[in-house]
Amino acid sequence: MSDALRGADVVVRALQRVGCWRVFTLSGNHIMSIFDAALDAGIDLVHVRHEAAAVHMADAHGRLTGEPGIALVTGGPGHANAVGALYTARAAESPMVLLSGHAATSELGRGGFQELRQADMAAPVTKASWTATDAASLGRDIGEAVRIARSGRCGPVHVSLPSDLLDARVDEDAVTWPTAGPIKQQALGEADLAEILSLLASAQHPIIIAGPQMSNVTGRALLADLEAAAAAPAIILESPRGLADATLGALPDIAKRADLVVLLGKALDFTFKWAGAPDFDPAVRLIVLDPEPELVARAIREKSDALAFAAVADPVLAAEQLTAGAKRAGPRNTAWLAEARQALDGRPAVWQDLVANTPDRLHPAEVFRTLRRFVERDPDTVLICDGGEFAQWGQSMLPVRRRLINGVAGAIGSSLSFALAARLVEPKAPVFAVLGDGTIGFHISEFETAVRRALPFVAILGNDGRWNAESEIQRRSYGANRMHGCELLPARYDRVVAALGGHGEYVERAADLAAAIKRALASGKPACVNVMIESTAAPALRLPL
Ligand SMILES: Cc1ncc(C[n+]2csc(CCOP(=O)(O)OP(=O)(O)O)c2C)c(N)n1
Ligand SMILES: [Mg+2]
Repeated sequence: MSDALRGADVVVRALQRVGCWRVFTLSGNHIMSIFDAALDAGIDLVHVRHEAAAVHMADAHGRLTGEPGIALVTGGPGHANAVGALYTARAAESPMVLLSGHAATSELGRGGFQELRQADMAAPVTKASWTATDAASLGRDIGEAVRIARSGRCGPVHVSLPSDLLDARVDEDAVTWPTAGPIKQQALGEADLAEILSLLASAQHPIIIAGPQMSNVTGRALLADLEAAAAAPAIILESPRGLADATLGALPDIAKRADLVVLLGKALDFTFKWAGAPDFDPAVRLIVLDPEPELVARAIREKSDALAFAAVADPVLAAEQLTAGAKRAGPRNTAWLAEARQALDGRPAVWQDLVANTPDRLHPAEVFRTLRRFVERDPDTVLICDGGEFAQWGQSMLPVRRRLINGVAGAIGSSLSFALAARLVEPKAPVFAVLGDGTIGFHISEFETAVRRALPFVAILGNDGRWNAESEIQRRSYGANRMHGCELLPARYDRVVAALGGHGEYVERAADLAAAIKRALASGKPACVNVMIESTAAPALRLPL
């Protein structure tokens, strides 16, 4: 008979077997056995100040590495705090696993400490959600969670771990260990591929739209290859602003002229108004390639008349197959692509001269003209954008390969946690988080985590003393005299960061910004550059008529 292990030991050893040696966590009674087991196993516990931050960090880890990030929180209220952040990970198609401590099975239904129907609570924001039932199968639970998170359309998975299972002893021989094998994804068949290529070749104005899962260095490179081979603009829709995402320039003008839209793992949804009129030509046709059969079925239901082709397919494999096929077919007319790229990438010349009208305030364009010089120095720079109007200017003016935005969920507040996790993944290149003054309040205490763990990054805070994105809605919908409930103090967030042990800078004039960013980078500390800005609506780009 081999040695007996605690359930908690099974959990950490299973995590190691699937290649995980870092966990984002916040302590709590139900999971202290896992903390204890992690000590022997040498798992790095990055412990944070709010459970949602742990989930955001696991999310960022998943998006940047493609390997599931792991968050570990305590049961009941810890789990409840974590669940909200899963919403962001789910919409961003981010591979991650939330492990939550849970009341002991022996206490369930009897008013146990922090008892809660946790799996039910996480179910709508995960790909799968369950409660472990047996100490010997905890290894299989971990393996299954990681496999589901990484397969098909990636996304978060939740497993609740009752504390008595974690404390139970099991014979090592009785444990089912996970195996970290490759995941089989669905490729396109030859006939399907030929049909799609022929539809693409005969379209005048095709557009390829990819989903958030392609929003990483590999995905962007794949899409660039496909775009060149097919002579069709290939974009990623990953913002709740959809077609109006400032990153995508005058996309609305291009979308209107499309005669064929290829959805490459992009759910048919609100982000592009279900490809309906007036945003698209009523005669536009659709090709739907999606890893989820339910989403293919939804597209068939919604768009049966417009559908030229639909199949279950992995977007990465499909992109590779389409690129190879289009290359074989030879060169194409690139006039449409050139026109579309100009609309997507062009920015108004006047942006070079935009300045604030208010004394001691900057226009967002002044901030990002300066920041662009720093971002461009290193191709590995990680840019994180979060919040409302200010960050949209950043998304529009800072072209980068590695970028995280809060995403289709439209949930603000994740950027500081993302920045910490990005720094753990990226040892050298600058990590910039661009966010608003409303947004920084959600998780400002994570600067303490960053200082404690020596994880330097620079937050560029656009401080306009308001939740401006919502103020702008009030101005547009109800009138300038109906704007209320969105004001904030022009607070000294830089001083808060300094008090937590980080580096703070305060900037009121454009001429001072570059030096402040330089000092922030040179400090080697987590830093906040608190830039006083003029409240400015997000940019809305249109081609000249
Ligand atoms: C979790 C969450 N709560 C509320 C909102 C609504 N919301 C979107 S942008 C925004 C304002 C953000 O303010 P700030 O960070 O200061 O950026 P600004 O628009 O002022 O540049 C709010 C409240 C949201 N998207 N997500
Ligand atoms: Mg603001």
